[in-house]
Amino acid sequence: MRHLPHPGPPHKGAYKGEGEAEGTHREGRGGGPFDPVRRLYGWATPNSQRVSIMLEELGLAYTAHGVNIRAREQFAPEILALNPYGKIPILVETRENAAPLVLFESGAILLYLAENHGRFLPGQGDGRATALSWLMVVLTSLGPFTGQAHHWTELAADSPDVAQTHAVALVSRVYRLLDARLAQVPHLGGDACSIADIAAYPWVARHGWARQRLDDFPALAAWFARLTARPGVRAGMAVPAGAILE
Ligand SMILES: N[C@@H](CCC(=O)N[C@@H](CS)C(=O)NCC(=O)O)C(=O)O
Repeated sequence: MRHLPHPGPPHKGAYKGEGEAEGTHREGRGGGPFDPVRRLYGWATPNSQRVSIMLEELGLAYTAHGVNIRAREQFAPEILALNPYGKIPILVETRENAAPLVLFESGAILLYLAENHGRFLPGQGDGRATALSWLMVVLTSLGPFTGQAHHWTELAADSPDVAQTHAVALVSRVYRLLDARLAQVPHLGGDACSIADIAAYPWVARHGWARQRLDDFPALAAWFARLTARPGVRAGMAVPAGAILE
């Protein structure tokens, strides 16, 4: 088993605050005397990039530890000790005078960060419930269906037509749903960008895995372009640097 790469220097969230020039780096809220030290274990996969986008959008400091799933590093004992499921992403927060907080499942990590930092999810009321409805669609349908489609369209050694057609049809249905929603509101939860959008973006970025063309879904394509324009989204998509998984 290969040793996991050593952590690089902490990312300083490429966060663009009000009045700051695009791409300006500033000290994130993490890393201060009372703030946790954050480690993200992940790879250039959609579920990992949900978390790196969120960390960048929040302007939090963190280190990214590459876990190459093609090399089966997710089954290294040190990774299984953090997530017995052997999957990434994993976020570890080490705090003073407290046991480290080890979180897995990208949806749980996004919810934790949103609630802890009071951003990207309304704190209460209809807006919160609506954003959570769309988050669940993204977590339970868009991601898993696109992953299955990728398996049948590109990865499987033997790919019966019926399996491929079925997997792509499930994704098409979700794309039609998201396109119709985004024809009415600018973001999945409504007016504001939320963790539903952050969870969806890296999967929609892989639309080719499921034989989808964004040109066929104009409102989804416009949403994708709006999200792509956010510096935090672009920075998060580049983590871990140098890893390619297409
Ligand atoms: N539901 C989990 C899925 C995590 C997941 O399947 N991650 C993939 C990479 S995107 C992985 O670790 N694959 C390796 C494996 O399943 O062994 C989440 O959202 O975090």
